Amino acid sequence: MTKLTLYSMPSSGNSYKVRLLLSLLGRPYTHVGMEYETPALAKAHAEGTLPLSKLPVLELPDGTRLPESNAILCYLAEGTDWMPSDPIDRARMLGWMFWEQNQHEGVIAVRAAILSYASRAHLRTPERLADLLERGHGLLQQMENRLETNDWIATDGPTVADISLYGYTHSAGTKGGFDMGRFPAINRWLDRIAAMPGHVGLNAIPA
Ligand SMILES: N[C@@H](CCC(=O)N[C@@H](CS)C(=O)NCC(=O)O)C(=O)O
Repeated sequence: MTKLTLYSMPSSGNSYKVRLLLSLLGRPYTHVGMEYETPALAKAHAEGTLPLSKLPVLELPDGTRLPESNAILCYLAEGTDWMPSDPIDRARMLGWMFWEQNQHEGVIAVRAAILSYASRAHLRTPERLADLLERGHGLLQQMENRLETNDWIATDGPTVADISLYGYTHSAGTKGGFDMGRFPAINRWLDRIAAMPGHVGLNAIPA
């Protein structure tokens, strides 16, 4: 199989999703790391090399560059067990992936980013943090409801929707300050993913 290049931000859950799936699939790739607010990222912006101006971007051997973490997950999953062939299962999977981007990420990842990045310290107002905390617990409860009766988020088996949601949920407690003790079914699901052969953590950045 020909080699891929991934442009990714080491600290970002969106980039981590793709690094994780590549590792679970055992696909070799070249990693180009560009951290938030670094000259490397500024250069990429200035040169216009990132379609849609965000990371991650997957570059195919023919030079094609694919943006958007969840679109990249779907591309990589094609023809594997991570992508259901049944149209209804596939729609359920995509439903959770759209939800991840339009609901979950904007609250769970945003609270973690405000608390983690020094340049966002000015956003750490008690009102903003309390609002994100309450909304985040509501979103995590929606995942908890599904996972109380199902091992996987979208279908009977793992799909890329699980990888997509794992990206920021796995660190929702440690980085975002969410009370994960309220969500035992989510914690069991996190453990199931962490136990998969090929699993790597957020900080396992390829050389
Ligand atoms: N919807 C996009 C979001 C990507 C995104 O927001 N990437 C951030 C890091 S999490 C980024 O590239 N930030 C750098 C910048 O805006 O300069 C995806 O899922 O890939």
